[in-house]
Amino acid sequence: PIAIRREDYAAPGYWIDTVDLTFDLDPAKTRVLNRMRLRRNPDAPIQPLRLDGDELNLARVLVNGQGASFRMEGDQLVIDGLPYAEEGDFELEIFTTCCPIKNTKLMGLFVSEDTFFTQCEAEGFRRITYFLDRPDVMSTYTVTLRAAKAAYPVLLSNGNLVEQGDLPEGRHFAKWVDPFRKPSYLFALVAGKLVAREQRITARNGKEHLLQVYVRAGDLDKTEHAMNSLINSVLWDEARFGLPLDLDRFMIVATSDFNMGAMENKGLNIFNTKYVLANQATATDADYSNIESVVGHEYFHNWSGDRVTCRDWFQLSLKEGLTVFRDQEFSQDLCADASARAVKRIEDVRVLRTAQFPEDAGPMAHPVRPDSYIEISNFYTVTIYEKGAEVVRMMQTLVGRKGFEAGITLYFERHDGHAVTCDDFAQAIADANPESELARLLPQFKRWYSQAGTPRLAAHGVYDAQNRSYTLSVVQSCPPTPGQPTKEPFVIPLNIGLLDANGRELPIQLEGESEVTRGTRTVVLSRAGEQLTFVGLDAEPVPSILRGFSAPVILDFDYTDAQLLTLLANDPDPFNRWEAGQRLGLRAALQGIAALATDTTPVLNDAYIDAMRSVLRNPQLDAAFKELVLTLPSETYIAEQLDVVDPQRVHLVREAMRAQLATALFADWEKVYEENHDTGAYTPDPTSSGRRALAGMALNFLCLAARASGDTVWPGKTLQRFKDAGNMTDRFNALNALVSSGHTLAAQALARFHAIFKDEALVIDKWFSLQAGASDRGGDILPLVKQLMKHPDFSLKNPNRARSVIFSYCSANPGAFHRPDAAGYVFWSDRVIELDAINPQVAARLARSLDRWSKLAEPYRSAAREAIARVAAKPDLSKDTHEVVTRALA
Ligand code: HT7
Ligand code: ZN
Repeated sequence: PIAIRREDYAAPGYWIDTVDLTFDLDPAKTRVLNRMRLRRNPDAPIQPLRLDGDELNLARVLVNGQGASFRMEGDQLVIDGLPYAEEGDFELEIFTTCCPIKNTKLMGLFVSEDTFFTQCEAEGFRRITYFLDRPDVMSTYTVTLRAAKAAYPVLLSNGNLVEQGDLPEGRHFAKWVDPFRKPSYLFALVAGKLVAREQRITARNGKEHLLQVYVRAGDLDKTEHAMNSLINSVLWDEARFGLPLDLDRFMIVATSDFNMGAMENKGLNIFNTKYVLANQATATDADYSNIESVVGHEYFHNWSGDRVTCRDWFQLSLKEGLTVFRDQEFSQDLCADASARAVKRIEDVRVLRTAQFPEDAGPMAHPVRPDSYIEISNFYTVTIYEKGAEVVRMMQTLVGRKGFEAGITLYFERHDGHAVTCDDFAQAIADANPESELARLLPQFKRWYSQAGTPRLAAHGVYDAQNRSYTLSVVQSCPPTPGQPTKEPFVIPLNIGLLDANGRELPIQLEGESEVTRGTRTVVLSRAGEQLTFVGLDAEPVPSILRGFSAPVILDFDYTDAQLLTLLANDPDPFNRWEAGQRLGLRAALQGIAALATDTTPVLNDAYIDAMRSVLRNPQLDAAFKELVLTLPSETYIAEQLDVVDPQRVHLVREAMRAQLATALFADWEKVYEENHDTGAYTPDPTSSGRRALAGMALNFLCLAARASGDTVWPGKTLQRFKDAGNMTDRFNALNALVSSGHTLAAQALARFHAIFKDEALVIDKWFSLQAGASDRGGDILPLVKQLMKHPDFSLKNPNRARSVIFSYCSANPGAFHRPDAAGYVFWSDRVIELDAINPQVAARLARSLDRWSKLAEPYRSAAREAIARVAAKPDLSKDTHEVVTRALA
């Protein structure tokens, strides 16, 4: 396979103005008639027309109604001798067939539970018809769908329904016209037996819209939350950014077979059921919150992605980073108070640090705007999405919230209806704020788009009693990444506050300034090393650096334990308050890991336990925040801090820390549970979900403590709680407490859970995932995973189910996966190979589980490498998996 390079971008040789598609839908043989009007691009060199195709059967090619001479070059259909630009446009008609029922890749046209769906991003449209399948070719689409009426009563495509009616032999048709020009990746169709929840809304400008959420007949009672999330999204985008809904009809359709979370096809979003369906009996608070974000995310793409799209796939973060930023802001703005907003921010940062930081340090590291790829599907990554969102957030920090909104307005004014680049976006934000630091430093700021790797800030503070000043020296660096041995300094907005030894916020005055400010100050770093001198200080302050996680960097500051305890107890910035607790936990874990070779003394000291007790007892703090503070850094995050990782040691030490928290705070956990477990009538709002999360955590620790003491009371209570729970969050938390403490009651609870929810696919996913992700005791998880794969409910073809078992084990359960006997890796390589033949995108994701193999201690390292090499040696590997494993071995 060959790499595609960003620098090779060239505008297309032809434009496709209109596309008229007629589908005769049949699972075994769907006929696609594609009539296009094309013209040469006068600005491009004269060239033959090369149309992309993949797994299509070609029956006919006509140019202006006449048979045309064409040839195949690989997968491309090449046509010469087409009219020159001066001769005007011409018609091209292509007739093909494809086989949706055999489409296990779930790209292009496929069948899921007797319903037709499409997935065209990034390069799936070429699996439907021959086309210039690239995002800078934008066309107006007319689509006619024809199918058997009884089997496929609902026929949907983008835009407006303009005609429908019956056809002979029990068939019917629907004709859709999308008034907006769009790239092929935003095309969609759906045909099947579906029902819809409908809601008419009137926007601020008085326009009426019909919103619809389509699902299978039995699932209508699980669509209320998705619909409410959609309504909130429409209102929010208009209120915050002045971006209205531009369609009469906006549809969401759910499918249980989907490679990703959802897809923003113009006016016809297609969703994984996981991000649509929820009622209190089947969905957890986390599910409710994810649905809100994903519904928002796809809706916000209607502007950031659909109205203004990407010139080429290297610019993917233009739409994805911006849209993640927008969905994060949406979820924060829906929060009732600052504490709930901080909780959301902490959760987002946790994802970034546990998933994106490792990616940025591993073999798949790439800039937010990559320079090359073999398979674009591999670049739907946490770097493009989450780091991309942080880049947008830094722009907002540099120009202010109002300035950012002005920048967004300018961006859409300038580029509406066009396919543009990340440069165009940054330029618009800067141009709308000509006096800002962003405008001043724009070329340097854009290094965030071009340089991969996580920058590191080494900060060091010195107090000068004589001058009553405190100097913070900050040196930035960024490690080499594949293809980028050296890095230039980044522009880093650093939010800083200073506290006194009692934890009170100090006024801030930088040397040379006349002004004194209170609270957080944003300092903009742009050089490799800088010194910030704060004056007017009577004693050495405790610096609170990187408040709110103002930049996606690693901050090294040699805090004393006492300073961290001060920040944990007092920092007015909730993010850094949480961060102080994480630093203390991490410090203990690293010490524990280093000490494990010689002794096994308790890992957590009394000061840490006391601090955690104070957090739990603090009436000023919300339950959700307490739950985050009491959650120890994950095994993955701990491992990232080590040069050489023994995953078993990491697991053992973290488990020891958890056991210590369980027993040392036993009485507090009992109280916390009693005070928080009754949240009344179920609503998924942040306050009550925070209380459920904390009560769930308490139950978990109480069962863990019971394991050590032999107590049977709390496991018994937990089983009862599991049986009586009025919502899935409480029920699942109780089940999890029994499973993760390894209690004997877990087996009957699991059996009962399966029996109750056997017909709820998303709940059965949870059932699989909980078991495959459970804490390993003596190597028991791998045999269990193998057994789960033999369960009648298991299927490798369904991505949600495959993820619930295989990914939960290989990617989310390091203590069970990294076995000294290498059996976890052998299992992994077998599954990657097996999945690759079915669904390369899912296989390539799984292949990423061993990205960090080179950091592993022996014997893990050699065994992991061998497993990767085994996959790489497999002939006929997909481009997707090939790219991941060859980069891992490079
Ligand atoms: N823009 C969507 C990307 C997507 C996708 C990409 C590759 C293969 C399957 C896919 N399904 C959806 C998702 C989003 O960011 O909104
Ligand atoms: Zn997206």
